[in-house]
Amino acid sequence: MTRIVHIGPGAFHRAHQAIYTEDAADGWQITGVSLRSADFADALIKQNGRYTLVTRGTDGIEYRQVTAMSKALAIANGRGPVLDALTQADTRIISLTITEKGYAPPFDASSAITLLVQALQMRKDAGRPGVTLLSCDNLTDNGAVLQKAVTGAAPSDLADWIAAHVRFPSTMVDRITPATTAELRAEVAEQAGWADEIPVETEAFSQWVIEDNFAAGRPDWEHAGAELVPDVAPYEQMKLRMLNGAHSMLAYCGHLTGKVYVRDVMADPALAALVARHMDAAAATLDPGTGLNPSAYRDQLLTRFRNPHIAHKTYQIAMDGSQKMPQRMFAPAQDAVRRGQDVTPFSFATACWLHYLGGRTDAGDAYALRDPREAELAALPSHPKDRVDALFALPDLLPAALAADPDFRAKTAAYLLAITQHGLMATTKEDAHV
Ligand code: CS2
Repeated sequence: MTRIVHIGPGAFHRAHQAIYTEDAADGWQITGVSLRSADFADALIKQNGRYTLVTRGTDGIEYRQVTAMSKALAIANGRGPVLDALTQADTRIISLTITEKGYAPPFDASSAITLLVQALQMRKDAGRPGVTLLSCDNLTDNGAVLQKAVTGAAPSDLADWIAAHVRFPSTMVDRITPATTAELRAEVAEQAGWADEIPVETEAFSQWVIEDNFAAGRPDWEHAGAELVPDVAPYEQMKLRMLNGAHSMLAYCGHLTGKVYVRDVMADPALAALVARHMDAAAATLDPGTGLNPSAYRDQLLTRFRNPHIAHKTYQIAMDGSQKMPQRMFAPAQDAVRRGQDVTPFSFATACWLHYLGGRTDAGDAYALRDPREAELAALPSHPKDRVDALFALPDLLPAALAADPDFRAKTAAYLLAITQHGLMATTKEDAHV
């Protein structure tokens, strides 16, 4: 049997790649590998490889039993069986959803990158065939980013073998999938009639664009609706800047103003206007002539964000800002500067993030930042102008040309001052009429 070993079988993978693989219906099965707790693997084994997908569309709710992930392993239960799965000759694809921070060095012994390097070494030593490493995370050029991380962490003879035998296609993945909650488990127990510990809920929309560059075959994913293309970059850029960029902006704004879910932000006319404004600014930074239609995409995104049946927490999206802002906010802002376009929406979003990093909502409630660079971010000075200067001076965050742009810096500081003095809600209300 041909296999995919998937590292990071969280809610998103279970609602996305697993479904495409099941719908391809050509015999591929997935082994899920958890890098952290053994809870997921234990639950899937107990459930004989079955879980429930709950799809909340505009015309009702569907409950589906999924069996694409027939096996699960956890590093917490031993590295040996995981390495064994990764090095089997019939493992043709190793895919990953390890979030943005999974690709940021340094890579310690428990990281996905270290595990991959070890597995590739074993494949090479055992004379096993080549394999495809497939990143399914929201990063620009995710295939190239993965290739650089893996090759950079490998000794030179292994790096040569990787260059000859391993492929790293880029992908654009999209499906809004909130984290699984106790409420969902209760709903599934009632509706599907069994105590599923790992159900997942998602929207009806789903998109997967994949660079067709595989070392040893792949499922017939296009049969399941995926788009196999020579170059993913234009799709990825549009999605990261318009969907994820607007998501991050509304997550900071929303969490600070007491909006628990994305749909709550969209129900507030002033905030919804800012979301649309952000998407327009992001669209203006995209390369023309790609054949994509950013304005239709924008309208579709606004409808998806408004979906009243999806409870997607702003606080969930707000985490890991240091890993998300560069590709979602700073890269388009830099392009806007380069093209002489207005940077106001990007400055506003950056000011919201900076205010969020203060750790208190407008109502005074404290929360955890949840960011791998939390220590640096929490130590930023509080005076608005100094705060902006200190953020812009942090390494590996803003591109140099953007950090050096006086207009972007001044607008960000002006917004932060207004938010600090009048609160975020008052600032957004005025801003919606700008
Ligand atoms: C979100 C994404 O949590 C986040 O940062 O922006 O997970 C988003 O929901 C997905 O990329 C949608 O495909």
